[in-house]
Amino acid sequence: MQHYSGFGLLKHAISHHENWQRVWRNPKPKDHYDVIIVGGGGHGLATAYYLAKEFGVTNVAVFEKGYLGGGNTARNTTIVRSNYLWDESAHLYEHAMKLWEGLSLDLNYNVMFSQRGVLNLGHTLQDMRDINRRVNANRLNGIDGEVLDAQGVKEIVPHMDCSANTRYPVLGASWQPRGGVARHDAVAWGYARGADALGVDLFQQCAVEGFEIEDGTVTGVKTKLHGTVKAGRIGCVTAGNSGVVAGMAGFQLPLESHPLQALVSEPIKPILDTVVMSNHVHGYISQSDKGDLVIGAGVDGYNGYGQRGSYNTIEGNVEAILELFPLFSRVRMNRQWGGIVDTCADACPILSKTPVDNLFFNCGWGTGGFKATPGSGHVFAASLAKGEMHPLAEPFSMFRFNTGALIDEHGAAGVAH
Ligand code: FAD
Ligand code: PYC
Repeated sequence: MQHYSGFGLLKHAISHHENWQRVWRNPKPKDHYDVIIVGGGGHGLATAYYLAKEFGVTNVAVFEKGYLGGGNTARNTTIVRSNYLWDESAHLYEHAMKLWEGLSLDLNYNVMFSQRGVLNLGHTLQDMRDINRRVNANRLNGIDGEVLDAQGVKEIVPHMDCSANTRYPVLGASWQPRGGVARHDAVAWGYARGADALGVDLFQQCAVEGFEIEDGTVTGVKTKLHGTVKAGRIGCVTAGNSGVVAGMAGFQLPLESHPLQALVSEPIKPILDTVVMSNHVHGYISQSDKGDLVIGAGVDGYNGYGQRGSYNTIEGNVEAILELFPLFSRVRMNRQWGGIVDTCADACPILSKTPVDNLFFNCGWGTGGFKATPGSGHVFAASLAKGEMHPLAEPFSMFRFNTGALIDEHGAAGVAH
């Protein structure tokens, strides 16, 4: 990675500022793009970046209804891992992991990817059987993983209560050392800056409100600010709003939208240097470089589009975390928020062609799409460039719900759906 100091830092800051000025001026779009991306979150921006960088498609526009990276990308708790059970998802998330490992260098932007390891705790014998099965499957796929007993967990997280006296005693865990966290905003900014530098047009505060469709083929988007803009192919990457956007094109997607909440504490001194997740008690925790404890739970049990969620979810979440870490009981909460995640019945994403020709969707990442950002963007860009789904994306067709070829990842989702 390039390091800046003194005058170099000033020059870098100025060119960074100029890039952002270009992005913020929101000029008029061209009449026609080869590819339009709807949704300027991490996945949409990564798609635009890889289209330009890897596949030579630079006549690309991104339309974002709010500000770039202000959706779930800005709201997630940044956990990155690739320890999924089935081959299809393991390959996709491991593809992302490999891109994470070179991302700061590739973007020349520090996304603060920190491979501090991820623990997925087991509290019952069935949890431990599932963990054994998943870790074995991961290793067969060349993905790092170990099964730890309670003592092994205690050695990694000495402050966690691993005694036999708790309501849900820790029996062990899966441990993925290459997992960790990254800086969510930096990922969006890095991809946006990279795409912009390669000639991609980025439009903020410009919602797509409909599609122009002729004889079953999409030919353009109808935008809030700029009217109709034509495109050869269109990729929708709109996370929790994907059902609404598909409705604009006249079909339904097999997904539900749910609030998903998280919270951070006041910053405290470094005490937790890894990521701890427990699907069983419905809670996970890490500590940001700033010192905040970053805590989250499963989705709220109802469908909705309110980016806040209900109080009882957070209350139960904090109870669960305090059972694991009684010593955090006097730490104060600083902020709580919610995002809208779109979940499929098999807890896997949709990367797919649709009933409308040249209209593609990338959505359904539910509670776990941040970790996939580079891989999702890369395979979606390949699919949009060629007009055919990339082999890693093929199993995630929306039509798997017609054929029954589901890929059940509820266990590995790590966060209750
Ligand atoms: P987004 O970042 O939401 O981007 C979609 C964009 O589309 C938005 O900016 C939106 O404004 C825009 N849009 C919608 N409709 C339109 C329209 N009509 N026109 C134009 N633009 C439109 N994942 C993990 O892997 N690890 C985690 O630790 C993790 N924690 C999470 C914690 C919380 C509280 C939440 C809410 C999610 C978490 N996730 C996590 C999931 C992760 O955040 C998402 O899967 C991921 O960010 C999705 O990225 P995206 O780019 O597809 O979506
Ligand atoms: O998928 O690892 C995950 C995750 C952690 C928190 C939310 N999702």
